[in-house]
Amino acid sequence: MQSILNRKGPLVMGILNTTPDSFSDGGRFVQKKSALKHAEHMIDEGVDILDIGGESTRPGAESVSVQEEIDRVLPLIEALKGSKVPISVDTSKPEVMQEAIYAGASMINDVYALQAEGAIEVVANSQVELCLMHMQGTPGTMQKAPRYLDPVTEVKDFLQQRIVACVEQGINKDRICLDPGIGFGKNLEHNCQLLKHLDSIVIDGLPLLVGISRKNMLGQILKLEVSERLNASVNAALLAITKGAKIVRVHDVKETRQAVDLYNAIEFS
Ligand code: 7PJ
Repeated sequence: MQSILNRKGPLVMGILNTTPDSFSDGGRFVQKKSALKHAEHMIDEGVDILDIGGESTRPGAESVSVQEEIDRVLPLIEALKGSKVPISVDTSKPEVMQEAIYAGASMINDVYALQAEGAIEVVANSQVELCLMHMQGTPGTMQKAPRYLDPVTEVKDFLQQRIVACVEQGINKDRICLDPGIGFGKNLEHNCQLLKHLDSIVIDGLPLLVGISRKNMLGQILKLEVSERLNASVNAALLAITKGAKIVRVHDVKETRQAVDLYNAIEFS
């Protein structure tokens, strides 16, 4: 399997939601057909990785059953695995991870950082790469009263512990990328601190993934509705890259691709 994390940096990860309650796509991609069309559109726009999610993790979202999540995600992996773009699956359920890996996914993106029982084993018994993300609390409660003494140190300590847990079970470090989890049990100040000090979250040189696209922090700073956050999302992605992010997880591939190409032209000139 071709490594994603070894590729020369910054990479654009395009979000492909299949969840009817996803906060910004509002159920438009529930149907397999329209999801595929959206995926092909992102491929045409130059996406580097597709991240397929079958369960919304927005604050307060309902959880879905294993079978429901498999039914949403599997047909898309199967339809897209022949394309030139590797597939990541945004899931926290070991059963979904297993099916996704069998179906041809190249990466598991887990907002619970493989804390579910059996999740590490599933990934360890495969060749896929993975993203370990930090979250305080659970999607149902995480935005109620997030608290930290020092968000940067606490996020980093958590990610360090998760790396150790993965390595102990046989996952090589070079298969892991790390994510501070913008908006996952963090208020505006926490999010800003984490982005400001992003480079200090790097552990053992492992790549960082950052998702800020259309998120609430942009709305809070700039007083914008979700549908008005395109510019801010691209700017935030580029900012994250200049602070050390290797992968940016975005909705707006074309515009982010332009920003990344501009960055590359200057950085590698
Ligand atoms: C993230 C994610 C993120 C990673 C979501 C949304 C909420 N996975 N899945 N990082 N966010 N790794 O897109 O607004 O920030 S779902």
